[in-house]
Amino acid sequence: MREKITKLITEVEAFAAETKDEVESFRIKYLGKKGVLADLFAEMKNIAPEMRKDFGQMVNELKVKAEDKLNGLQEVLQAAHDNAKQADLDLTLPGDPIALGSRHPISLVRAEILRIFGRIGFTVADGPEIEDDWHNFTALNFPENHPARDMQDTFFISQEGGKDSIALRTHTSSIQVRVMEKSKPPIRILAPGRVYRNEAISARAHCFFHQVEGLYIDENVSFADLKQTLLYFAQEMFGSDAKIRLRPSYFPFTEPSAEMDVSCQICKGKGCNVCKYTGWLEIMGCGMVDPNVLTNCNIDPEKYSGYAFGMGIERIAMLKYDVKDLRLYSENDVRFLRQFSSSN
Ligand code: 2NM
Repeated sequence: MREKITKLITEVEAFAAETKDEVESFRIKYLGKKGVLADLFAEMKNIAPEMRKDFGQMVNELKVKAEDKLNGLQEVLQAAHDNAKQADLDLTLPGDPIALGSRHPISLVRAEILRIFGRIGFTVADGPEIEDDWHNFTALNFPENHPARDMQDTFFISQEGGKDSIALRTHTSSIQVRVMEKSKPPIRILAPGRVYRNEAISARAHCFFHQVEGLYIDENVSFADLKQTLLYFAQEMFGSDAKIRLRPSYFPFTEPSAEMDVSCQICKGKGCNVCKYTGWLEIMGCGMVDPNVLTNCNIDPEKYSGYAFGMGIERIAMLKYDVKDLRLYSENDVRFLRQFSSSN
């Protein structure tokens, strides 16, 4: 019996196979239900008790050897199979096309605004979306009881409406306060960014939107500089025949303040649905920076003056691309997003 098992072990160790079938026959012969090992284990009960331990150890050795051999052979076969597959690879086939996305209309319009003002020397500034009361309201000359300081209009994070309150910024003017505080004129910056207002979501309003604000401070900056800069912007953005008009308005941080309209590019001023038969579209607010704001930011209002303006990117994109519902900008429906160029 001993000799028989030793012979089987040698046989297993020496076994070699080329094909899947040979490996399978090996498995059946040694490890199968009616195989050599099954027979040997069945034999166990016929072995004299004093020999049984010895016998068991030898059979076990055979079993481990047979299993190792089988695993090794299967690995070699699998590797050969993988190699064959690699060899089948046709390197001359054209690659899978990469599906290109398109840029979001808000990004396209923001990039265009930054490009237009970039050409006349404006650089881009950034700041936090979570702001303190000073940078979002107080430094900007908002009176203590201004409605924007109310919970109804602003998302407060702590101490709603108080002096130490922290809120989601309601405009990117807070960026400009930060720049004015830490730099000396001349200052010529754009502040693009997302802003938040506590409003019910509808086709015409959202609880967040995107702004670009501009600020220019130097000696002798006048309202005429503001007007000419905005005319340049309107003609770059909407076409060289675009006209602008300024209407008096009010903001806490500018004096005087104005709203700017651009002539409707759809009806060329004749009157249509989009401009509600007025021939004009309101696109931004602007004005001369209030001396109180300059003082708050450690800039001498006797020496320096400046203009500022602010616009909603969603609104400009609505006019440019005829988008009728603000919610489309944040729903990420590919049928909407696909319509905008990817080459820009
Ligand atoms: C607007 C309209 C008018 C504005 C003012 C300032 C600052 F920081 F200089 F005071 N930044 N932005 C401003 C002025 C913004 O948005 C409708």
